[in-house]
Amino acid sequence: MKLTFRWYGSDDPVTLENIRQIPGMTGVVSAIYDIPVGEAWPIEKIRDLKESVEKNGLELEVIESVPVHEDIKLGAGKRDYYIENYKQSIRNLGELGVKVICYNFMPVFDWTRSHLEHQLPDGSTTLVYYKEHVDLMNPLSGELSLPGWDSSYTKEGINELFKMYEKVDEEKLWENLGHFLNEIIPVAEEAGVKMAIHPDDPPWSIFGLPRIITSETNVDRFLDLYDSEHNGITLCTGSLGCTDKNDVVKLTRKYAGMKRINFMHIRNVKIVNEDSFEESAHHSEAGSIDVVGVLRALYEEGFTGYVRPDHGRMIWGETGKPGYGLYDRALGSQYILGIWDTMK
Ligand code: DNO
Repeated sequence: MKLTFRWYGSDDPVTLENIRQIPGMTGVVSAIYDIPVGEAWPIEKIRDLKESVEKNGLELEVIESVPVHEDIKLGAGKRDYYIENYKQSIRNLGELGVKVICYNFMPVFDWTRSHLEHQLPDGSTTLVYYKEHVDLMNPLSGELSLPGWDSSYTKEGINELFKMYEKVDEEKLWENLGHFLNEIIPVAEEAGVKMAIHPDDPPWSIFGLPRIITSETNVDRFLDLYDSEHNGITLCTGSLGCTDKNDVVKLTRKYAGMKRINFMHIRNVKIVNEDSFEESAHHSEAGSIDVVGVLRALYEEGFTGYVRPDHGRMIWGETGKPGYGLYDRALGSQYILGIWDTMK
């Protein structure tokens, strides 16, 4: 495996200098954040990003994310234009040595939580999803702001989008995803880039919008849409594993064996009940996920791809981007590395 760390660019309070001092870290996972969703990523900007990362002794082989424009998910408007741009971004990234692109196909919202600073008994804070609170949120008010949400939406814009999604049910979303894959995977193959769809987080419908990358049955269906190692997944233990309907160790073994895991996100969550959960420290005993079992499955299946410690808690008084502080993710990375090394 190659151990990597997410870095949000020069505005990230966690610096490249911090990251390179974490033992075993080979590179960062990053993106270009100032390009409007849907526009092609220019080669010069990618080169600048790559150079700044490499100057600090790290690699830039994984991009998270190249966002998919809503028109593509809706199968409407300027879909063809945005798909052509997406292809160009893949080509440009491939040309500069990027090996994996992570993306998602969640309508309107990316990952969703009810609270970002829930205090745990040890004084640390963490991200939680309590269904009863999410049920009270009104995404159409234009006032909600959570990480992973595109803050550029206006109230009118979001209302308009919700209207358009009234015509898109799960089957329609599958159809639009299939079309997208048929267009982009041949380009990714040619560019030497492996695509890695991120599961929906949480893996169930929110605010009445369809979500489809949620379960073993649906991941199987996704992989069947285009049979190529370039059409793979980001296996995010915390996203799939926040419901005990998904057996994350089993899924890791299965999809690693099929060579369809192109990227691993390793995080632990404590399932509170059927549709609520709290994110926890990375080690197995802290939450509901058998992180050791996940790593064992990867090792035994000969996984050589990219892994990153996913969200951490905020500890030792650190403040910063929710889920993406330095300390707890760094601790998590050492847990992962330690387990891995004992298996060699
Ligand atoms: C959350 C992340 C997601 C992920 C996207 C991929 O912390 O795992 O926001 O980056 O869903 O497109």
